[in-house]
Amino acid sequence: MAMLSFERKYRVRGGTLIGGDLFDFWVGPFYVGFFGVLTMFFAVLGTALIVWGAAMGPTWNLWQINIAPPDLSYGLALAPLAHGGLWQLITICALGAFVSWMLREVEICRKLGIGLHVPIAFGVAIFAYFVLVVVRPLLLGAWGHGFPYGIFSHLDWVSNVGYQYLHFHYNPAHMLAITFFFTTTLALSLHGGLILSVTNPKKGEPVKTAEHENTFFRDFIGYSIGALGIHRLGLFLAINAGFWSAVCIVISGPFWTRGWPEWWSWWLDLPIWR
Ligand code: UQ2
Repeated sequence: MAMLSFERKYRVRGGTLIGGDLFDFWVGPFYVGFFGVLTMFFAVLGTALIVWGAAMGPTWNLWQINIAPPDLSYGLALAPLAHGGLWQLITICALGAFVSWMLREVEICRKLGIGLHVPIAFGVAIFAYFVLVVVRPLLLGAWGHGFPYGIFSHLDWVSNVGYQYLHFHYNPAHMLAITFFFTTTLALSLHGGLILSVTNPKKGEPVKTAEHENTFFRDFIGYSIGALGIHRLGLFLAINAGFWSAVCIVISGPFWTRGWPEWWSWWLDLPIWR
């Protein structure tokens, strides 16, 4: 079925989670839905608040604009707008926009009758952000433990928090997260390379398919994971990258306050060394 006639056939009402038919329409190629409207609301409001915060600040230099969370002394209270209150509102807008965007994906999946893998995967990314700016600050007792919204300022935050634990690379969950990020890029480069290689044969030869894909990897490493398998593996690797990122930051402070190198003394203290 040609793409345009497919879309005509499947772009019908139904599958919405909320609002019935009210927002069940398209604008050009884009499905709107209740959550499309909600995403726009939070995104526009959040962006306006960022611009407001930038206007109050000392610079319009894009790299140096910074919207800081409240001082630690405010604890878990609401702060005045110019002293972290904007950061709190922007965080609410960000989470509102991310979750609305995910639920819009869910509505589109329901319309099409496909699985919910895409919104679930996006949900893990939202979860990692939520842990960083909500769960960890709550556990530590102050919104000031959230990270600042700014290009260089958030890099400085990552560096400072890392050194607070002496050497963040000794954090075992951080090791897992990095390994999953790297393995995700390895898997995608293998997959992207393999697909492009079979669709771009020598001049005059026909495009190749699954047999060639499988045989390349059986010749190469004695194993092919399969056309469906590589996508399962990719989703697994990517989801784990986000999940262990959330774990590695939430255990730093709430569950381990000393330097991460010291955590490994359990290994040095094993009785087998004596
Ligand atoms: C594969 C396969 C694909 C692929 C890729 C492989 C035909 C089109 C990339 C090879 C992948 C393997 C062997 C897994 C590698 C493991 C890790 C952890 C990176 O077999 O089937 O489908 O794209």
